[in-house]
Amino acid sequence: MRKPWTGLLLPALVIAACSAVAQDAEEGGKPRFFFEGGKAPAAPEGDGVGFSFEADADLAAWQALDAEALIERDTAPGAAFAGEGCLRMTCVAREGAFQQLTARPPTVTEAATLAFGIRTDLPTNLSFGVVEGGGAFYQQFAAIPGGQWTWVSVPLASLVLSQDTQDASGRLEPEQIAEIRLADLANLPGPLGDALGRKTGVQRLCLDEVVLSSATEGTVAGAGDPRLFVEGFEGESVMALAIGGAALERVAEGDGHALRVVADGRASRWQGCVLAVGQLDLRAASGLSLRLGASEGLVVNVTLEERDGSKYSQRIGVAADAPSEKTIPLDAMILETDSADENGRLDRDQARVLVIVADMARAVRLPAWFSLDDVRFE
Ligand SMILES: [Ca+2]
Ligand SMILES: [Ca+2]
Ligand SMILES: [Ca+2]
Repeated sequence: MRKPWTGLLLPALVIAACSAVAQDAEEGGKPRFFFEGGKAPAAPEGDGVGFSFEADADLAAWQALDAEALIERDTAPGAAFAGEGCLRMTCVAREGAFQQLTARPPTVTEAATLAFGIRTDLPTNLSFGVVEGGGAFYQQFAAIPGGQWTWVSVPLASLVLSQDTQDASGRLEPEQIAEIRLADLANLPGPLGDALGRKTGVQRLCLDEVVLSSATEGTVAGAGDPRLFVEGFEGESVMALAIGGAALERVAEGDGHALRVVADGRASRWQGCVLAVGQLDLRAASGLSLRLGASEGLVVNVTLEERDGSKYSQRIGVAADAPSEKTIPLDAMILETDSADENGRLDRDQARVLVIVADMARAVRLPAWFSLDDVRFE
């Protein structure tokens, strides 16, 4: 009964709290470009900003984990996101083959933003980020819609230290970035594959304008205290993972946009999304606030997960009325029965992911959906 996907996600969605990163980033002072040309990363004409794939030399830095994957430069008319060429990885999606791309970027002395254009054949749960020379992997998630170019631009301060890596300094140091890493989370083994989805057959992933920049333009700051703000879905890309087969769509709602989590089947009972929160400073947080709407009355399960996997949940009934704001006092979140915690207490400073799913087995009409917006701690 009480088995949303959270427990299954633990081993692979290994991201850990690193609130120091977010704090340090605020002290960064005036943004300064260090790539040649000094153009904002969102500018399609920007050159010298990482990898534009206008020449074969840009391809040489990139490697695929899957030895059978083919990396080449696509120069067909209209293929690129910007300019005349982009990187195209072609692989045969199959169980057990993890599709990961890595590159050694130009050395930077400081950087505030990681950005890239990406296109995949099918909707994709993407893990991406940067790896320091010492091995510390700082990552975020994005839900990439299939069949179109998507511009992903994130402050480095929003990247979260992966739980399976460590960083003695406790913070991402841009001058130590040795690798840019992107991975399609499809086809993970076992229950993780059930949660995050599977792909088969020939799949293509295209990249263009991969940028490490000190610019802060193009990133969307949340309203209020950025150390407490999770997502407002006003950015061009959705910084979340879809689980249980749900489709994530960014839709117009109110004055801005919201995330719509759509279930068009009941193959998985719990369908929803995962948001990273390990980059925030939640030490003083007392509640979680979010705006929820639904296509019909649905039960929504909200889980906050600690670094060690301890899961604290609360269920909310969401009516089919206009979206409304709900606030969950963190003290009211209850340790899940199949979860253990060494101290029996939700430790704010250890929260790393927020999992929000709805019980779609109870949905009367398909497709059923719930909408999510203004996710913040307070
Ligand atoms: Ca290009
Ligand atoms: Ca919004
Ligand atoms: Ca605890």
